[in-house]
Amino acid sequence: MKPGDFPAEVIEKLRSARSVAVLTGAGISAESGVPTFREAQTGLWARFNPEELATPAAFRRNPQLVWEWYAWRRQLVAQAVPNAGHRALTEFEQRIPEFTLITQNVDGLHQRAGCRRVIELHGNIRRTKCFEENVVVETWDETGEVPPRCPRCGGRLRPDVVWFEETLPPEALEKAIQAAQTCDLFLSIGTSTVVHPAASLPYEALDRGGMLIEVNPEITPLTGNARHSFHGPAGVVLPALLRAAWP
Ligand code: BJW
Repeated sequence: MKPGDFPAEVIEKLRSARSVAVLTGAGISAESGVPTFREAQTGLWARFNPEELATPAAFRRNPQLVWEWYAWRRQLVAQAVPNAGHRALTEFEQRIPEFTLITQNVDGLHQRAGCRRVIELHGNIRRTKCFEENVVVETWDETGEVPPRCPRCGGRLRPDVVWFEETLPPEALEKAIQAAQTCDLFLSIGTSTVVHPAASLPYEALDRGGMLIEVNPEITPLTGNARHSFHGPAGVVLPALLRAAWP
């Protein structure tokens, strides 16, 4: 993609925006080798059943299976490095007066790319918490039991991510809604926009007159509502957009 491929109003909006909110999903990390969830061949949910792995009931039923699945994914994420899409967003942050990056991802790659204002809606896979007390746990004894036990209460440990049917961290969600409602420009990047409440955020921006731009190789339920949709990989589209706005 070349800088000349972007409409003038997009470039103008980026340069003049006082406030920009960005929602990212698994697609932004795909080029770092982190699998997405819903893509037909390569998505995690093509091979694994979310109801057996990403709900509190699944953990109660088979905590060892869930813990081991997340241990495998934690390893994948530890080996991944931020890609050109993550790095371009960090540069946007440095150029735009109010920039809020809202992510559904649990991989921490935006922070590793140097982005400062990141709101994590679905937690972070590198953190661990107690299933019983819902508090973050930093250290525990490795006794060989899987999952390990909470050193305070003896409850089972679990990843600090948000499973289906669980509420999102209230402060993160409040800040995300506030950013969506007050932005001039909202970018939805690499997300299928099917998981709520994250999927409602672009509509919060639209309802208050924000311009909506989507970056995704595929069509999503949001595409018809976006002022502009750029159908390509984030690692290609975002650096080109950055160069177009700030040559
Ligand atoms: C590229 C690319 C490239 C590829 N460049 N792009 C309102 C209406 C309907 C349902 C609900 C509702 N409110 C709540 C619900 C229920 C539920 C829900 O939304 N279900 C729907 C699926 C129907 N929501 C919840 O349960 C949430 N909790 C909640 O609302 O609490 C209140 C409540 C409590 C009790 C009862 C009812 C309400 C919690 C949701 C938690 C989601 N958790 C997961 C797992 C996190 C932990 C983990 O990592 O294992 O979060 S599920 C999974 O989906 C993960 C993701 O963050 C999330 C979103 O997926 P994402 O990021 O969009 O990925 P994909 O794979 O779907 O899409 C990737 C996209 O990238 C594709 O479009 C590609 O084309 C694109 N792409 N390469 C750019 N190079």
